[in-house]
Amino acid sequence: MALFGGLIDKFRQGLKRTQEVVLRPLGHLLGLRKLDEDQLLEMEDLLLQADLGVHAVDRLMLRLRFELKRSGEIDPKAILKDELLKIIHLQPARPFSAPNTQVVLLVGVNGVGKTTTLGKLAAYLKGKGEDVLVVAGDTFRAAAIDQLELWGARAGVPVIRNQMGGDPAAIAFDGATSAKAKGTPWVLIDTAGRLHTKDHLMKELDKIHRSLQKVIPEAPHRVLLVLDATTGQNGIHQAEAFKLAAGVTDLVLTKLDGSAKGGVVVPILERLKLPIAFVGVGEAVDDLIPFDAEAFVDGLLDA
Ligand SMILES: Nc1nc2c(ncn2[C@@H]2O[C@H](COP(=O)(O)OP(=O)(O)OP(=O)(O)O)[C@@H](O)[C@H]2O)c(=O)[nH]1
Ligand SMILES: [Mg+2]
Repeated sequence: MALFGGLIDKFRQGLKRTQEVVLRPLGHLLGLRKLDEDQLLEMEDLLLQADLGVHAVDRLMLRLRFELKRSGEIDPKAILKDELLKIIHLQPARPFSAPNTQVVLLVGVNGVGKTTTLGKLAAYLKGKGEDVLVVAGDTFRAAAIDQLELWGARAGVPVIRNQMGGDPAAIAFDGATSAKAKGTPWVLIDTAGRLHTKDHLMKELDKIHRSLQKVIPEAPHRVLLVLDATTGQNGIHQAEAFKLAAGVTDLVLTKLDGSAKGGVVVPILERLKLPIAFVGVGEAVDDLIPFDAEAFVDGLLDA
């Protein structure tokens, strides 16, 4: 399976910082067949540093101790992989396929990588031979619209925009109307960064929802919450608030390549109970990869 192999490589590349800082020292422990108490504690500490979260680490350590007691000799890497997969297999992502026009809204706090993700996603879908319309729903800053135009050109897809300071709900409406008329399968809508605590900005998302629904009652079909992996577990509380207020359906975890906390995938999946659709592993157009639990775990532990 060349494609799967390629995916593991991409994950490995994306998890480089996590491996360098945290998981490389774990390597020698993973190679042991017997672990004493000190070694178990060292392993526990390293897993916590990778931001796997207390709950998952407790569960992993419990399993290791159990297997050690039962068999005397163990393969720690195989056990960790098995237990991690049990934890994160709970939330398989819905495949990105479009039986008819699908409206996708990207939301999240400032600077997490929404616009970049949208550009990469447009290129990903275009690469699968599907037409895409991009909507510049971040009307706060002129630079945001220009940035999106650039990504549109890079991905080879049209961008629909209005003036800076224009109404995001109105441009979303125009985008959905145009896509519906032309039968365009994908409408990707960028939005301005916002804090979940700013009520009026969260209401603006509601307004976008309502105006989309005037055109396509089921829209938006997906609301992607973009999360920055470098924030680690600190971002989870914020994500929970977004999940409630913005009807989030899927997650995208960006900047995995710049984070030493790649293990955060695990508590995110445990706590938010939403699928991770994609992971961002760089700034280039092909640095967005569909999340795959097995490729992730292999990338994490096969340093
Ligand atoms: N290394 C790395 N950088 C990324 C990734 N995704 C986004 N970035 C960078 O993060 C910065 C912010 O990205 P944007 O896409 O502008 O973020 P945004 O959420 O749209 O920001 P606002 O619209 O201002 O809220 C840019 O410099 C991107 O190149 C990623 O997966 N890896
Ligand atoms: Mg943006």
